[in-house]
Amino acid sequence: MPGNQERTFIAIKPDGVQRGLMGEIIKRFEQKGFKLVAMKFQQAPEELLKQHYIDLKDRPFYSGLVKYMGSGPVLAMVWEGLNVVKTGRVMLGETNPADSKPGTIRGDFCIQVGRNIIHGSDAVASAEKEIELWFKPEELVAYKSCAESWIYE
Ligand code: IDP
Ligand code: MG
Repeated sequence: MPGNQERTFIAIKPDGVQRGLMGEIIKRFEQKGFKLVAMKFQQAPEELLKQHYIDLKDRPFYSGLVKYMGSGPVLAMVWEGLNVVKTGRVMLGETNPADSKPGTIRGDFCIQVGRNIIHGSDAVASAEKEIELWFKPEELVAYKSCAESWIYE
């Protein structure tokens, strides 16, 4: 079903990587039933990070944000599934961890907005843009999940 093929861009930020939270975060998306389509561990170039957050370029925290995102490697991922953009955001919690409920990734694992460990696309259109920015088309892996008919009716 085409709706089940919605995709979102999720990135574990340098603090999430350094704090050893990659496995925990991947586990949550995997156990939810979403399907991993691409994954890349990299020290992101500054130009990529500036472009990724270009909509925030006039905000006072923009340069600090770009510096934070470049302060170590990030784990960039594409996850697929029904309503994965919106549900992914719910799984992340609010932008400010202080407003994030326990049970969400930011609610469980971080304290400050400037160290909120994870990025997730906020809309289907921005997900498409972000996936194109971070991945080459051939890096998106096509395969059938054996669990599909146990996750979707
Ligand atoms: P989002 O990551 O929940 O989509 P955005 O408003 O798109 O939130 O902001 C992007 C990122 O910028 C946040 O995840 C956070 O890392 C950082 N950020 C947002 N607001 C602030 C702030 O007031 N101070 C410092 N960093 C901020
Ligand atoms: Mg955002």
